[in-house]
Amino acid sequence: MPFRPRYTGLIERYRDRLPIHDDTRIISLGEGNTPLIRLNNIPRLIGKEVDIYVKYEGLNPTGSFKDRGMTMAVTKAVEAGSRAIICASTGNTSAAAAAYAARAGITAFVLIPEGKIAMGKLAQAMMHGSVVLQIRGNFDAGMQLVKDVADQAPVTIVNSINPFRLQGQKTAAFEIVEELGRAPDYHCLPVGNAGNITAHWIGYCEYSAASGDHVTGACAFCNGHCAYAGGAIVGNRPKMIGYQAAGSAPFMRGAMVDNPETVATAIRIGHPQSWNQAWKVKDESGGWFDECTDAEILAAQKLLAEKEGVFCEPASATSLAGALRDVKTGKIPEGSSIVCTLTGHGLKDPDTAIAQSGGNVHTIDATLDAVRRAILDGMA
Ligand code: AN7
Repeated sequence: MPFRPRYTGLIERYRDRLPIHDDTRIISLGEGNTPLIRLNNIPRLIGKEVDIYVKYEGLNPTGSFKDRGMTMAVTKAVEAGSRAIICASTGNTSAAAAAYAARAGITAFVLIPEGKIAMGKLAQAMMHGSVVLQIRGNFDAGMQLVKDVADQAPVTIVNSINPFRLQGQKTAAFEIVEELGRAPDYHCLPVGNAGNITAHWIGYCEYSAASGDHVTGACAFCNGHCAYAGGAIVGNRPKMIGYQAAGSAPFMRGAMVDNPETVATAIRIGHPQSWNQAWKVKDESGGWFDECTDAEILAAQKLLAEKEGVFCEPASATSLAGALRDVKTGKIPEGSSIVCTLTGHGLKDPDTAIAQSGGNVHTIDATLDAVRRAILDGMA
């Protein structure tokens, strides 16, 4: 059997493209290297010739893309001698911060909006031993408090305003380019603080800027990991499309939103921290912003789970909901390749999942007859 090195996380894999030193102690849980799944059934259902891939970030160690940024942010915090990290969160950042702090042996303080984070995420923050501060206010209020307190206490902010977060998250774009052999035509993401769409654009831009090396066959850039090293990688970049939940869509309003609401609690954010960067990403890439209603988001989540076997959380389904609409209207033309990032795992929010699929559970007697009848009914 040929020897294949153990995968030890995205910092090791992309260390030549990340701001770390040879002797940096890396805090990792094996994040990154997530599946890029080509949708088979949904394109056929909508009758369109498009290549849609979903990048299943829910398969990261804590179940969301936040792990990509958190491995970098916590690695750099520890390197700088920090003993504590802090974040405001709609849930996933707090789960990742709690886990990576545990791994590093430091303390995590997490501010979460009371009653507005999904149960799985709360369980994670609690289990990993972070100090959970539930505030009577929303994410945006928590974010302001974190910024204010970090000036007065010895804590490192690990929200995406920490630049190391975006450095870690840009590696998702590297993985996509390496797997497809080029960038997709369109990359669709759910947008909250707009850190992830910004990070992906950084990744695509770095890749295309370095593509000359691939063409000449001297691929120092990918450190031998690139499947196309020595071949020609097209230096293309995707149009970046950011979809928001309609009740939390400051990029559609063109202004901050003070009381954001959506069933997709992960993106219940009215004051995006990467506001200017995201507008730049849209303009530079030739992409756009749009919004999806809660009903559209939940329908896309269900469709993906039922028709493709992929379970993502509601916020994540916003990327697919928007992409499917734009494919149907022709705004995204047939023949396009599309990547939708599925930012978090469906198990993060079991309450919302169960609430919208309760009809699939049938209570029956524990008899052979009842089971046989149920099978016949189910096949009908
Ligand atoms: C599943 O955890 O902001 O546009 O505090 O959890 O980079 O903010 C979560 C964001 C999309 C939006 N999908 O990403 C937090 C937090 C999921 C998310 C987003 C989040 P950004």
